[in-house]
Amino acid sequence: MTYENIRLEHDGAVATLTIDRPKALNALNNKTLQEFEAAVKSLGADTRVLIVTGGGEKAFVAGADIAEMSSIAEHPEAQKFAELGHRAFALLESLAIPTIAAVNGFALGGGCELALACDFIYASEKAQLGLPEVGLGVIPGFGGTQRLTRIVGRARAKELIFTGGRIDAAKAKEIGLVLEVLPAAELLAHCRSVAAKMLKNSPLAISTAKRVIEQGADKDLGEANTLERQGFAELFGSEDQREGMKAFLEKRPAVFTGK
Ligand code: DAK
Repeated sequence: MTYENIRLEHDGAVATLTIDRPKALNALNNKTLQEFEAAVKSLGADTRVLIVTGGGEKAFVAGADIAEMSSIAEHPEAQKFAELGHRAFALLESLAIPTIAAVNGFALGGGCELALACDFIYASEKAQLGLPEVGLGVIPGFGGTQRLTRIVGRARAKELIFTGGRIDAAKAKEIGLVLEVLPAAELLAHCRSVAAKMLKNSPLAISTAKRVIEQGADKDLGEANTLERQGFAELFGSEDQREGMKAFLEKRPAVFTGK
C-alpha cells in the first residue's frame, strides 16, 4: 500500500512508522490518521517492535491539524474525527508488541498524546512536549488527560495541561514522561538498539508482560497480582518457555518462536 502522509519501513522484525508531513510539522489531519490506522492494521506477525517517529528536522507531531479542525463546523464531523483518532490510538495501544515513541522535535497536543499511547518515549535533545489545547478553547481529546496523569501523576499533569506550556526533553525526563534524552542524530539508533535487546527475548512472554502491566495498572494490587499469576501460569507449556529454560541449561542462546 502507498501512503502520502506516513512512511512504514520494515527492518527485519522492527517496523518504523514515520508521520511524514513536515510542511505542517506532521500535524494529524483526517488523511494522516486514516493512513496511520491502516499502517498499524497492516503489521503482521513478523513485526515484533514498532517505532513511531516524525519526518523532517523539527517535529514529531505538532498536534491535530488546527487548520482542518477549525473548518469542522458540524458536530457529526467532529464526532467522526474524534472516533477516528480514538480508534487509531486505541489500535496502537492494543498492539501485543512493544511500541516506542522516538520524539524527535515538537510533540504537542495530539502529537504528545500519540507518544503517550506508545509503551515508552525516548526524546532527542531538541524535543519539546506539551498539551496546549486549553489555549485553543478545548482539552486534550485523544486520551492525553488520562494517559499523562497515569504516567506523571495528577499535579504534574494538571500543571502541564492548565498552563498549556511546553517542556523540553530534560524536564520531560525529570518528570518521568520520557525515559532517555539523546542527541538528535542518535535517537533512532538508540531506539533500534533497545528494540534489538527486546528481540532476543520471548515475544510471547513480552506480550504477556505488556498485557498484565496494562490490565493491572488500574486495579488494586491483589487483583493485579492475580493477573500476573494467570499470565505466568499460561506461559508454562509454551514452546518459548520450554526453549528459554532448555537453552539456559544448555548454555546457549534461546531461539524463540513466539509460540
Ligand atoms: N496544525 C496545522 N498546521 C500546523 C500545526 C498544527 N497543529 N502546527 C504547525 N503547523 C504548520 C504551521 O501553520 C506552518 O504552516 P505554514 O504557515 O508554513 O503553511 C508550518 O506548520 C510550520 O509551523 P510554524 O511556522 O508555526 O513553525 P514554528 O517553528 O514557528 O513554530 C510550533 C512551531 C510547533 C511552536 C507552532 O507551529 C505551533 O504552535 N503549532 C501548533 C501547536 C499546537 O497548538 N498543537 C496542538 C494542536 S490541538 C480531538 C482530539 C484531539 C485533539 C483535538 C480534538 N477530538 C477528540 C475531537 C487534539 C488537538 C490538538 O492537537
